[in-house]
Amino acid sequence: MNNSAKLRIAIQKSGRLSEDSLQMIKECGISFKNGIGALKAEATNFPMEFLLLRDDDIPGYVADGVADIGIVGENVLAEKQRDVVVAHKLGFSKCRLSIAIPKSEPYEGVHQLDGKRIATSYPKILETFLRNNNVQAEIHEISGSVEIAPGIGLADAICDIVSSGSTLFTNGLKEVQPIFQSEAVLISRPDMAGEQRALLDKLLFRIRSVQAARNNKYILLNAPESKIEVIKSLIPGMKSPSILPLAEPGWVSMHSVINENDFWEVIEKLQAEGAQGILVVPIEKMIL
Ligand code: PRT
Ligand code: ZN
Repeated sequence: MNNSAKLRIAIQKSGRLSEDSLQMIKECGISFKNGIGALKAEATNFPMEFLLLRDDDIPGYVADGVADIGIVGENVLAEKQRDVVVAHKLGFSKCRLSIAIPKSEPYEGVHQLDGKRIATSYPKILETFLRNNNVQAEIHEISGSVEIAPGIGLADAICDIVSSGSTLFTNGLKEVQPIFQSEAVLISRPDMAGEQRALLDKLLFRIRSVQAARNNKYILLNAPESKIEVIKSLIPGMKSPSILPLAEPGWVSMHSVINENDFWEVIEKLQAEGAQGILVVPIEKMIL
């Protein structure tokens, strides 16, 4: 491979995406030199350069080719409408963009927003939603502290990012209409090819292995031989479970992988089938 091929990745310098983005990179086995305080950093063991930016600038930098790939929230991606593609969903920084109105007011549906003033930092996403629902409302674009707009008489409703809902609550608002679901995504230029595409594929392979490991656990248990078939069906694993004889006659040790989502349900069924000494261990990486 040509030594000059390199991936430039744009990540948020400091904010809600930064820590999880860096953690993902780290779990992909990529480390960087001069800490991440600078605007640029070089990976030591992967042909990658980091550009540390405001999240709003990331789609533009990738579209313009200053960076090859980037990590950004789908909300920012949809709002910026730049020519980039989603290479992979990353599963962190989940949130939603919602319309909220003062707590004391009833909400009877989107048409209540007709003729109203809605403050937001996401005018394009909001405009699309209103158009799709045939609502004529006035959009007031403001860049921050959107949640105070109704209280100071600037707007009748707001459209902002919601996660736990506590910011709305403390500002006397209630969420009435989710309009967009978001999570962090890895974006890339649409035209990546050749060695750079190969590097991106290498990175994506590592990201998938990290995600699979996070979603699965390694399980070990002891079971009577008579229960092998039924337990096999409960923990089928990647191919099939490993089965090893125990020193005690009539018993085996079974090893497999289970999904985090089914975890408690499967454990209960295993116990009901007579499994004993169940151990559940985190997986470092999982190669699919
Ligand atoms: O400085 P820079 O421009 O880079 O950062 P930023 O201040 O614009 O963004 P930042 O770091 O706040 O968020 C980055 C991304 O994280 C967003 O674009 C979303 O994709 C995602 N994200 C996830 C969130 C939230 N959760 C979130 N709760 N972004 C913002 N919030 C804010 C929201 O604006 C509101 O003020 O948190 C408040 C609501 O939170 P709850 O929990 O009270 O509902
Ligand atoms: Zn921002």
